[in-house]
This record gives sequence, C-alpha cells and structure tokens, in this order.
Amino acid sequence: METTQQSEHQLHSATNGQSTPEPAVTIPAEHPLKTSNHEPLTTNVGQPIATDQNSLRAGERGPTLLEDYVLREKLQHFDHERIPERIVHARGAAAHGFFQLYDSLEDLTTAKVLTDTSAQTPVFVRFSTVAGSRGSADTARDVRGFAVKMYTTEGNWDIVGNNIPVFFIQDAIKFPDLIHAAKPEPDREIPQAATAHDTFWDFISLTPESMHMVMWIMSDRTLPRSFGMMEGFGVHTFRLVNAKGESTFVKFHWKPLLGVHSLVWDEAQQIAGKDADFHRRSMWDSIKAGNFLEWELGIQTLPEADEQKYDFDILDATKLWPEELLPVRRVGKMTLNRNPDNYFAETEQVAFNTTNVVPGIDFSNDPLLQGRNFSYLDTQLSRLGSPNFTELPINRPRCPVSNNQRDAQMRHTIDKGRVSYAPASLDGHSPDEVTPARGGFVSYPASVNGPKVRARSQSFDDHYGQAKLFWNSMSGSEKEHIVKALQFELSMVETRTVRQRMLKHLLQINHVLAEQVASALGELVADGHNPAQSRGTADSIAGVHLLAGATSETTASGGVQQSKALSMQDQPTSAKGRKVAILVANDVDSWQVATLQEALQRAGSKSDLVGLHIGRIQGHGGTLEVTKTLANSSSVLYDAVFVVGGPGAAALQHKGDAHVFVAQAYKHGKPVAATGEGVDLLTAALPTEAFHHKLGVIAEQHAAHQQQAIKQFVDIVGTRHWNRPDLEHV
Ligand code: HDE
Repeated sequence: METTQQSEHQLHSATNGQSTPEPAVTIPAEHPLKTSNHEPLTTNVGQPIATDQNSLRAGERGPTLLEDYVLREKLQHFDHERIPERIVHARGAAAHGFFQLYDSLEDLTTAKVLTDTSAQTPVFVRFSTVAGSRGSADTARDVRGFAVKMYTTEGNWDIVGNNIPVFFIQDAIKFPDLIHAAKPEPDREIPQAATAHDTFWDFISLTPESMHMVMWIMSDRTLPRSFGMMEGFGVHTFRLVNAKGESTFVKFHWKPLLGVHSLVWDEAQQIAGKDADFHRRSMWDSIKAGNFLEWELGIQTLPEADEQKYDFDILDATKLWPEELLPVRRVGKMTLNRNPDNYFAETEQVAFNTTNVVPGIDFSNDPLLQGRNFSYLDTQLSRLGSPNFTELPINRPRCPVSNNQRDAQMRHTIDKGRVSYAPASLDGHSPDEVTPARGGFVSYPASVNGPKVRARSQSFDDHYGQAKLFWNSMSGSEKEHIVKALQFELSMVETRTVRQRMLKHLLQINHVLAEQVASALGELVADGHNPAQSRGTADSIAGVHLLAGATSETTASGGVQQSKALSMQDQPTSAKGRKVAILVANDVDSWQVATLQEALQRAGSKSDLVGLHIGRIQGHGGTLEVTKTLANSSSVLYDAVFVVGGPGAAALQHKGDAHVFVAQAYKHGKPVAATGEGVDLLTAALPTEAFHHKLGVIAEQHAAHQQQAIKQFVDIVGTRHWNRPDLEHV
C-alpha cells in the first residue's frame, strides 16, 4: 500500500475561475514513501499483472508477441533508467538531518534560519568526490563536496561547499579547463578518479593561482577517514544582511564534532580495492547504529567597511581568512540522523544551486561564485531533464510555492484557473509580491561602477603567499605526507617539462619541499644541489624533523605566518565513529573478547571479530560469532587491531595474512594491541623497535593486567602514531 502524506495531486488554486478562490494546497513536508510489501503487482497504469515470469508468445516455443504491453512497458522503463551523471561530483552519498541554531544572529541577518533558535530546520546533505564517475572508489585522492540543503521556512538555502576552504581558480571561465584537465584523458579515458596524470599537472603547472589549493589537495585533507571527520566550507565570501539593510561579509564553516581526521595514501589506495564503498558504508552504518554525524556551523564575519583591510582580496576564492585574524564563531549544530530511503530518488536527484539563498543572505562579487550562480541551474536542466526538477520530492521546498510559472515536461502541480500572468484582475488573481517588510528578498544595493573589462584585479595576484601559510602550518609528518603525495603524483607524469615546471612552483613555496620532491624525480632544483645526496629521506624521522623546521615567509595572509586551524595535528580524537578489528581463532579467551567489545561499544566504536572463517567458533569459555575473515577483510578497513589472548591465539602466529594484518596496521600508524598468547603474533610481525618506543603498541602478556590493556587501547583507538621508527621497513 502506498504510504503517502500528500493528496493525490498538488493543487494550486490561487487563480481558479470560480467566484470563491479555493486555498492553495500547501506542499507536503515529507515526500511520498512507497514500500512494496505484498502489494498487488500492477502495470504503471494500475492493471493487475497475473504473471511476471513469462512473456506473451505464440505457442510455448514460439515468438514473443508485439501485443505484450506488460513486457514492453517493463523493458522500456528499464531502458530509460539512467540519467546523465553529474559532470563533476558524480560519486556521492547523502543523509537527512536537521539544523538547530544556538544564538540568534539578528544583529547580522534577517534570515529566519539564523535568527530563530527554536526551529529545527530539516537538511539533506550530499558528500561527493569530484573527478571520478558514479562507480568510482570513495577513497580516491580528491576534494570532497559538502553540499547542504536546508529546507527553511523562507525557501531552500543551499551551501554548496567543499571540504577545502579555497579553490583552484579565481574565475569561473577557467572551470571547464580545470575539469577537462583533471578528468580521464579524452583519447584513452585514463585514469579514473585520479589527478596523477599529465593533463592535470600540465594545466596546474601553467596556472599559478592554483598553488594554494595544490598544497591542500596534496595534504591528507583529500583522504578523509570518514564524511563525519571532514570540515566543510562555503569557500566564497557571502553577505549577511540585517533588518537595517546593513551588510556584513561572511564565510561559512562546518566543524565536525569528531575532529578532522584522515587516512594515509597507501591505506586509501588499498581501501579502493578492498571496499570501494568505504565512506558511504561507514556513514550508512553509523547512522543505522544511532551514531549520528554532527557538525557545528561556524561563521567568520568581516564588516563591509573592512573589505580592503587585508593584503588578500576577500573576493578571491584562492584565499582563506586566517582564523587568527577573523575567528570562527560557532552558531549552531547540524545532525545527520536518517539514511535516505532511495538512492536514486534522493541522492541522485537532489539538485543543489548556489543561488538558493534566503532573505538576509546574499552574494559577493567573487567571480567564481558569480559563474557558479549560472552553472547549477543550467546543469540541473540537462541532468534532470525539465525545469520542473524543483517539484521532485527531495528538491521541493517545505514552505508554500506559488507563482505564474507553468507547464513543461513532467509538471506535477495542477494549477487551477484562468490566470497565469500578472498583473491580473480576473477572479483569483496572481500570487502577491511580498514586500521587504513582510520578508520579500531584496538584493543588497551594493554600488557597482567601472569600465567593462575582461581583466582581474591586481589584488588577486599573490599566488604563493597562502600556499606558504598552509605549508608552514603543517606538522613535520603532515609535511612529509605532502612531500610524498607530490612525489607520487609527479612521478606518474610522463612529460618531464611538466614535472620540472611544477618543481619551479614548489621552489617558490619552500626550498626544502622542492628539494625533497625533486629527489624522487631525479631532478636538481635551481641552485644545483643534488637533493638526493644533501637531504636524503632514507631516515624518515630525520626527514620529519628537517621538514618541521622548513618554513617560508608568508604574504597575502594578514601577517599570519602559521595557522593552527589548518593543521590536523591537534584535532580532538576519540573512539567514537571508529572501527576495530579483533583477531580471533578457536580457543581464544571469550570473556576478554566480550569485555573488549563492550568497552568499544560504550566508547562509540564498532568492532568485528576477524577469524579464519566466518560463523561460530569455540572460544575458551564460550562460543564466538565471527563475521569477517583474514581473506575478506584487511587492516586498512579498521582504525585499530586487537589480538586476543588465550590458548588458541598461537594459531594466528602461523598465518601469513595475520602477520600482514598487524604489520600494515602498524605501518599506517594505527594502535595495535595484544594480550597473553596474542603477543606472539606482534613479536613475529613487528620490528623490535615497535615495543621499545611504546608508540601505540600495547603488548600485555600478564593476565592480571589485561583489563588495563583494554582500557589503554580504547583510549587510543582514534589516534594515529606518525612517529614510529622504520615505517619504511615494515
Ligand atoms: Fe561546483 N558544480 N562548480 N563547485 N559543485 C557542480 O552541479 C561549478 C565549485 C560543488 O552534491 C555541478 O549539480 C562551476 C566550488 C559541489 O549535487 C556543476 C564552478 C565548489 C557539487 C558545477 C564550480 C563547488 C558541485 C555538477 C566554478 C565549492 C556537488 C552537478 C565556477 C565551494 C553538489 C551539479 C551535489 C557540482 C559547476 C566550482 C562545490 C556543473 C562552474 C568552488 C559540492 O553545476
């Protein structure tokens, strides 16, 4: 049976031809939900179907008849099931939730969603990668889209943001070039969901304005651990406008309550093979388990009068506003607490648009934003096929919609009456304009003057200053990861001149950075030193120290040399939202497994028992239910590994896959623990230094201390240990 909360049609009757206008039927808050629980099977026009197993044919072995409209309808519908995938951000996953404001911002804006602290505004949020196709892997190195649709009482407000606060280019006219360069190369359609190829780096090396963004994409920010551990940014400068008509520039931020955390590249590449759905699965499982995803909405504000105060231009999307200059004020919280019912109807058909703003929120002249304000509506028309895409349940505002727009393909609303124009004096007349006093949107009356030119302001010219700020702000190991990412990406570029051109840019950002990257490319940097000899990276710890000390004088940063907010080093960590592998075999200590699982669950972590086969095994003290095997999983799918003791744990010591499991967890900086007989596996698989330094490796042989070991382990489940020695040798 169809469980629908709306009437059969949406009826708009403001313009009906009768003498008494009928009220407009308001748009339902929820979309029609359809389940298929023992309902009669029908055609699309409701005719009951007697058999769905055989087509209609002339004789049991004869040809199929053209008359078989049931077959034809079914195949025809199937043939048209696909719509064009998004040209960018094709791969995504989404969830429902709500936004709640902490304090009214009425001094800054009239937007009800930012002034009414009692409202719970429904939201739908879609996360995505940018370059890959719809079926590509979640963990590709890429920027993540972070698109929020808020269904406010004054219309939909979309913050169509990313997990990085700046962008590659300053002007929308360069966007098709950027994307063509990043996408698979057009003759061979290679590589999928990767920037490690010639056309991307060719374009980038000829586009100095992208250098700040390049530092971000080569950092671990493009390898998020989960959607719930990413920041979100509106990127552009917007305006808030208050009741007095005063404007304040604003940047929007989403700050994850779990902190910002990432994977490492080797791990991300392996996950792409082991579980291409890693991120969407993790969000789905978390929400299903009641571990909701939460972010605080932050705003940075700048008075209109201070527009020119800093040595960077606030209209330039390749620049951020250092939080040291303009702190982020946290004003509300967004919670994602419900998985979609249908991927296509919701996640695929949702249509974001930067022009979806509400009264009290307005645009700046950022040329990238101005271009986006054209592009999103345009793209939905070709993707969803009709200007009526706003009537799709997921896109429909939760407040009344009324205007004189009519018809077009797939119109759902049935508008009644004779009047579809204004001004009109006939019965019913048109919907009334809303005066500003009653909440009608008015554009902020910014003065504009100047000659028509195709030119950029000189204030957009500094391309390296904030790249240096980002570099300076990284910890030693974060810098090491950037170096390695650049070494990897550029070593995949076949054209030497492109690689060399990139080294010249890196040299402008930081000398040590350029030298270290050059060493992997067999190149010398400009001063003729052979970096491979002078500053080798063979000793990883020495390399990290060297990098930590390598900084550059910044520009275009308001004098800020280093910004704590840009580093992930000191982010809050906890066991919440994490996943732990517990390695088990027959005759391991069942009581300890239960204690560990309970402790992890209390701390908000999910755990899997990973064994030699799935199903029941006989533990020491009780049966255990194993859900994963060493063959069908891998340590890369977990945040930490625990090898449980007991007489049977010795069996694991003789399994090569078990060695690889713990050794890789160690290599990726993850906590590794073992108790009792389980310690033997660690001893066999890990280098001896691992135990001396106690860097996230817990090995507890004494039964009396096993409780303590479990507690210690749970405390560090969310922590990575980058300062382990000899990682290269594992
Ligand atoms: Fe987009 N972008 N973009 N973009 N973008 C699209 O719209 C575009 C930019 C972002 O989950 C497209 O519906 C231009 C910046 C997200 O559905 C398209 C320019 C930022 C999503 C488009 C940009 C974004 C998109 C493709 C340069 C971060 C996915 C499908 C001027 C602030 C939304 C679609 C979702 C999607 C155009 C640059 C974020 C083609 C022209 C900067 C999160 O319209």
